[in-house]
Amino acid sequence: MIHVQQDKNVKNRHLLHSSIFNTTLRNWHTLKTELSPNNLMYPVFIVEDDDIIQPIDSMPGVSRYGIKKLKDHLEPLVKKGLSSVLLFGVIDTLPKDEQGTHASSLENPIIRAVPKLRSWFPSLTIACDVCLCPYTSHGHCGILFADGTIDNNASIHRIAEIAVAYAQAGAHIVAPSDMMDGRIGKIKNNLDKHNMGHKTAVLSYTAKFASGFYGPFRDAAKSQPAFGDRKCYQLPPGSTGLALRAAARDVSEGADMLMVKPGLSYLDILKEIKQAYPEYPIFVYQVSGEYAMIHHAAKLRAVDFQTALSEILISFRRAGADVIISYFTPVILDWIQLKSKI
Ligand code: PB1
Repeated sequence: MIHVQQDKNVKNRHLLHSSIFNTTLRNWHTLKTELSPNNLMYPVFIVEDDDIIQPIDSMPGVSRYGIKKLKDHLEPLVKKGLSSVLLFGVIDTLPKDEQGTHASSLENPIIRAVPKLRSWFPSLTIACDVCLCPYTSHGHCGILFADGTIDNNASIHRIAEIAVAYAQAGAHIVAPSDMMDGRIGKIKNNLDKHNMGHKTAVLSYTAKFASGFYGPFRDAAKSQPAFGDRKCYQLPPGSTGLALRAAARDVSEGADMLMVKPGLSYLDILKEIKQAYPEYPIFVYQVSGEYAMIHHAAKLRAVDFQTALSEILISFRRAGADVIISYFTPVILDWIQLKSKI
């Protein structure tokens, strides 16, 4: 039997303890996963009544806000460094119809809120979710044919109208979550047509999957589909190929930033898209079901809240996320401020 003299240098290369025996050494190996407020975007729900706060049962700790109450809620967060929000409108008294008319009406809570938020918080970047589901009587993200299938052409025309309305209200970013084919190009063309293209970014919900993790959000936004599901326009969970094709399509149509959604169960997709498009800011959306799962697991003491959430945030950054969209943003800002280890 031939005894292979182990090369001492090879042995030394496999000694890892010398790299991690103190905090500074460990931190040097994790610089790419660090978090600052600029790595966070805070999703918020805005209702028609300016003077109310409505706690959301399915998302403990998260509320819907009237515009005046949203100012109070955001003020301390902006002081702690909050740099961006993602706005979702929720309507109660305004009627829902087949075209989602109130998605872009002057009574829409988003359209009323944006100019106020711009004046109250000049440093805050404001993104608006663009979709029809909170405003349509059928609860789907697009316009339907009489047979209940998606009329894609009518849908992207309508989505592009809504995007321009939000841009004209003052949104810095429009973020179409509808998943219709070709909506990015339609939005970019419509923004340009209205001389808004140079001052409105498009954050595409590029790789958005037909996930079981959206339930709490649909309660919060009152956006459950009235029939069927969204599997014919959101990606099948098992398809990497479609996610990469969607990213290639949205990049070719002019998206400024790309998003993967949900987060934890799609880290592989996140990594592949960041590797394929390193020149684009890649966002990951920690969705409502992920929020609720972490909240309840911690409440039941199955996990330690800060340890578990920090580990998940690190996984998003390690997989390549430049920005994390998270309902936990307020507490994460506190941790960053207290310089706790994220
Ligand atoms: O937090 C979440 O669950 C986000 C849900 C997401 C919002 N962009 C959508 C998912 C869905 O309800 O299908 C809304 C689609 N426009």
